[in-house]
This record gives sequence, structure tokens and C-alpha cells, in this order.
Amino acid sequence: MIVDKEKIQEINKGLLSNHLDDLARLKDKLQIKGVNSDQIIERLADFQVAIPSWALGTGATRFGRYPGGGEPATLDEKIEDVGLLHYLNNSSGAISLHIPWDIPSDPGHTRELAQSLNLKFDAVNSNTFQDQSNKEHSYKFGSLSHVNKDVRAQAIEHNKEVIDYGKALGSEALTVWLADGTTFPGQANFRSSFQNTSASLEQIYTQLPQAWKIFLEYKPFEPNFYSMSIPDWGTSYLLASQLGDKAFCLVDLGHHLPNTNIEQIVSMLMMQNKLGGFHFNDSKYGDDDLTAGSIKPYQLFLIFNELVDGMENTANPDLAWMIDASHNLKDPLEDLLQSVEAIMIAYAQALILDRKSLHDAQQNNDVVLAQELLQDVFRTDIRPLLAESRRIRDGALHPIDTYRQLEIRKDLIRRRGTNSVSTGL
Ligand SMILES: [Mn+2]
Repeated sequence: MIVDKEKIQEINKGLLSNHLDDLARLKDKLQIKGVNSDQIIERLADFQVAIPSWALGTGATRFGRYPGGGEPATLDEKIEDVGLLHYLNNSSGAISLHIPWDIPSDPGHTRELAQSLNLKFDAVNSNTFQDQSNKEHSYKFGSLSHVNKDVRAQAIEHNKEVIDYGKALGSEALTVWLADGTTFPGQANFRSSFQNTSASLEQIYTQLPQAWKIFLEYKPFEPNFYSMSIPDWGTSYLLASQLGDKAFCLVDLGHHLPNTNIEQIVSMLMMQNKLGGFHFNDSKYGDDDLTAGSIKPYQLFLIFNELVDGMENTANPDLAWMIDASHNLKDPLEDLLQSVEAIMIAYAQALILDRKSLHDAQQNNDVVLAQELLQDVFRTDIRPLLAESRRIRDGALHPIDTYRQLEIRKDLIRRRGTNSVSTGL
């Protein structure tokens, strides 16, 4: 189902005069600081965050799953859900698919459907962290790093298939996340595990079409608890460097040990032109997959501060912006609207930062002023800029309120039923 654009405009009408007052006040305030609000509104309107197909249903934990009804049971329905989000917020113009959960049996049709909703296909994701019933070998003891070359060959073949699916849809990147690792000391040899991973990735790399990139995600622990074959950005960087110009590191916010300085990692990877993409989420303890910005919004802002700085001052190529979150309690579509909003807020705040003054403060070792500059921006409520960036592209001034007023979930349940279950974990 797709929302009627006119209904969005009707709801906007009732909010418009308050919105314009708020916007005018904010613009005045920003103008004093030398910020061109209209330019920022345009940049925000152009900014798109890819929605992962696996976040459209209620997420799984290793415990219970509590579906809320109306979940998208097919790939078409998943694409329709992302189209719906994009109608509301004008910032979710891409979808990231997961193979084999979302195999496009008729790629031409899938492509057309996405096009009709103004959606692109972002990176396709391979999956060697689960066994597939139609495959001979098990990934219980790893995939690309496995000691047995037949298992590695099967995992390599799977990644090549994922590239083929992506090609058929017009995607231009492959994301590889490996669950490979060990849970007990002595279980594997670290060097051979790395070398197997590297050699397997080389074979996948040769299959990449000209314009494609490969993103290597890292994670310090889980599902393995002693070592992971790509545990950190250093290992990811080493592999990406060995592979070549099409290989990049992917930073998933939840894939760091608590208190890791992720913004510094972002800065270093961009300096080396090796940051390929981002998986946004938030966490309190580990890979919690919570709504972006729900726990550590200041960290998210500091990360965007480095991202914007890197985009302006390094030759790092354009980034793939993706959400990777999935959990149990909220309506998944409302949750995704919240995540995108939090990401956009952090981006907008980073855009209005006075970088020249920050640079001067750093040169003068004026620690207090540097902190003041960052925190002044972080404490500025820039949400009217976001609302305006949606309004000028016919989106909703307030996406979640609009979603609720239009009773979209109720309608989805009416169409799909209360027991429809989204494919995935
Ligand atoms: Mn991820």
C-alpha cells in the first residue's frame, strides 16, 4: 500500500503556520552565525539513507519474537514498505537486500516496482552465518575462513551469486559480514584463518563488476566469543588494502566494544580513502541493534562531525548510508522513521558547525572553545530544517504523526493479516 500524497499535504496544512514560524526563527539565529540555511535544507533533501529489508518486520533476538501484524511477507511488500517510508520522509530512497532472505525471482519486476516508488538498490548482503537447506556444507565452523577448502568454495560461490542478483537489480556494492571466528582458545590458527579469509575474498573480488565496491564489515565478538576473523577496523583495513581499489571498510556502530572512539576510526579510514559505508544503529552494551540516536546521540553527532569533515577535506569516495537495526518492541516502520530522523539531525548539526572556528581553536589549543563550538551545535534544535527539507519534496512535516493519523499500520494489517511474517532471522 502506498500513502496518498494528497493526504500527507492535508495533514501538513494544519501544521504549516507553526512550522514556518519555527523555521524563520531558526534561520535568523543561524544567519547570525553565518550559516546559509537554504543550502543546508537542499543538502538534507538530497540525503538518502538505505533501509535494510530485514528491519521491516519485528526483529529477532535469540529469545522471543513478537510480530505486530501486517509484516511484509514478500520482497514486493518489503519494497512497498520502504516506498511508504520514502513517501513520508523523502530520505529513505534506497533498500539494502539480504540474500537468501530476499531472492528476487523476477528481477525485472522487482526493479520496476522499486523504480515506480523512486527507490534504488543499495549494497546487497551475503549470508554465510546460517546454513542453507539446499547446500552441501555447513558453516558451523566458518565460511570464507574455514579450514576445509570445499566449504570456502561454497561460501565464495554464494557471494558470487549475490553479486549476480545485485547486478540484475542495479545494485553496485556487496557487503560481506562474516560470523567466522572461534569461541574457545586454541580452536583455530589466527594466521591461517586470516589467510583463508583473504584468499577467499580475492576470488569474490575478481567477480566484482567495474563500478562495484565490496564492503568489509568487522565485529569484535558474537556469534563467536573468543575471536572473530575480522574483529576490528584494522583487520578490515588490512584486507581492503590487500584487495584493491574497489574494497572498503564498513563501520557498523554496534560492532565496537563499549566506549570505542568510533569517530576517530571514521576519521582515519576517510584519511586513507577506505571508508565505504555505514550501518547505523545504537547500543548500550554490545550489538544491541537499537534505534539510531536512541542511546548516544552525542556520539552520533561526533561521528557525523568527522564524516562531514572527511567529505569536505579528503578524497574518500561517496559513502553508502545504511541502517542496520532490528528489534522487538516498536512498530518497525515507526522505528525506522525515528532512526532516519536521528541520522538526519546529526548530519544537519554537523553541517552547521563552524569548522573554521573549530580549526582555529585547535591551533590555539583552546580546549574550552573547541568544546563550546561542538556543544553549541549539538544543543541547537535544527529540526525545522529537516521538516522543511521534507516539505519542499512533498514529504510529511511530521512523518510519525502522519503515519499514525493515516492509520497505516491498521491498513497494512487489514491487507496482510495479523500473522504475516517477514523473512529473515
Ligand atoms: Mn551491520
